[in-house]
Amino acid sequence: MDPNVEKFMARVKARNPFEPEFHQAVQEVAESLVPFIREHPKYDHARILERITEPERVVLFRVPWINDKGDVEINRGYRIEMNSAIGPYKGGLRFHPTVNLSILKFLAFEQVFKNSLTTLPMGGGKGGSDFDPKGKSDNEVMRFCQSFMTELCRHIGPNTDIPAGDIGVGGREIGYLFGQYKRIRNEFSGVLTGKGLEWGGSLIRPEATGYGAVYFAEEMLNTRGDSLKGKVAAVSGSGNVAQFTVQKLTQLGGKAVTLSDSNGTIYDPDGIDEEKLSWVMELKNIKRGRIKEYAGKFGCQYLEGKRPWHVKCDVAFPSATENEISKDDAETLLENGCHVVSEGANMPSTPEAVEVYIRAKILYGPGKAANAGGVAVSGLEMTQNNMRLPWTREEVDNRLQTIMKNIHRTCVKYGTGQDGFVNYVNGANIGGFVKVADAMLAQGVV
Ligand code: NDP
Ligand code: 2IT
Repeated sequence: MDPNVEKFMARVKARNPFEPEFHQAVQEVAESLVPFIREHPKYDHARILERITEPERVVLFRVPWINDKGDVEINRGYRIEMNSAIGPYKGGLRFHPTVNLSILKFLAFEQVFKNSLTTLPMGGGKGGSDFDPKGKSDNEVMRFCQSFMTELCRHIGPNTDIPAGDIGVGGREIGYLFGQYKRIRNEFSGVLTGKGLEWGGSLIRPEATGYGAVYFAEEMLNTRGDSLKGKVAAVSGSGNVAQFTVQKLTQLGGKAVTLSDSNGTIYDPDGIDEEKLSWVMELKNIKRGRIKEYAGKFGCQYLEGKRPWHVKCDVAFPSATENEISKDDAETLLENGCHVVSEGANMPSTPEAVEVYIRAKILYGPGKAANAGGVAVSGLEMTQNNMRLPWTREEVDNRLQTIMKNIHRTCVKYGTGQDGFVNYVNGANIGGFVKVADAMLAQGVV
């Protein structure tokens, strides 16, 4: 390791003990930025790297609520306001039992670079709770969301901090959160994104992350004179990002053969076509069932406790969660012919897996570039809310495609090495950094 990265990381670890995911995300960025900053000492003099790794504000709060049996339950709520140099804090809320400070700080940190890459004026933030929506009734989810927002509403606002969805937070939760914000603040505004179409939401926002990850894969393949047409893809997860990844991939002539959840993977070598996908959407979004049921319905294999990375595929779209691809998984993927990885999830590949991709020079689009389509369309939702004028599906989708192309171009600009290989990790980290760092320099020591 570069001794300057090591020195920097020792300080980050000492200041943020017991936060392994945050350390992991910061180290990946530091490895790209330390050599870049050496050539651009103005950032070093202003200690931008030290400042950018320190959240501007962390809010931590109690979320008490009453379950259907009448018992009191207590969860913990968080909002990390990481960086507002180029716009108000923007980023999702995650409701999942694994949520803790480390995970939310890693996600907020990634969000700063991702949002900068979109070209839209958004700072970075993230929040959530260790609340588990699984197995809860709609009423329980509503009461939890109301309690969560009762505290959160003091800290956010349409020009201050604009949350959205992430794992465990979809249209239903955004609805309950928005209702409570409006009630307490007496204000109908664009304080959240991912809203319903009838009350300020944007067309294409539900689709945007998955579609964007597929557009990004297509851009990467184009650099090698190739495309997704005829490609076989392994997709993990079966939530929002996974579903719309499968949809766009199918529309572009590719074939998705897997989906998964935290219990296991379904393998359908015939492909998950539009009809099967609408069945999955009903299963996951309305019935809130498990992906295992797909195997029974369509007569394919269910691999209990397994991830999708050992099936034969050309492309992988990890779309579930962090660190879901280990070094061994990455090696297996490559042995089976996979040569494109486009990350719908945030940090799904371990650092060792990333090393495997880079050494083999495959097309690897890291999350902060490949999954930026979601927050990009959130930015477009904010624009429409401010104009009080909705755009058509086509208008939003065209803008999304343009944004994904621009992100790809930025990665190529900052990530192309002397041998012509595009290291999208360096490209995304440096490309995302420059705009934020220059804004921080211009705004003085704040
Ligand atoms: P959803 O809640 O809609 O779906 C999450 C999916 O991932 C489910 O299938 C879930 O399975 C699975 N999953 C979650 N946690 C784990 C785990 N610890 N181990 C195995 N599987 C798990 O979330 P999204 O689709 O919105 O998010 C997926 C990923 O995409 C996350 O990394 C998120 O940060 C990222 N992302 C999301 C964006 C968005 O706009 N929604 C934007 C950019 C990135 P189970 O039901 O068993 O929990
Ligand atoms: O990780 C992400 O980019 C998101 N969960 C979406 C954030 C947003 O504000 O739309």
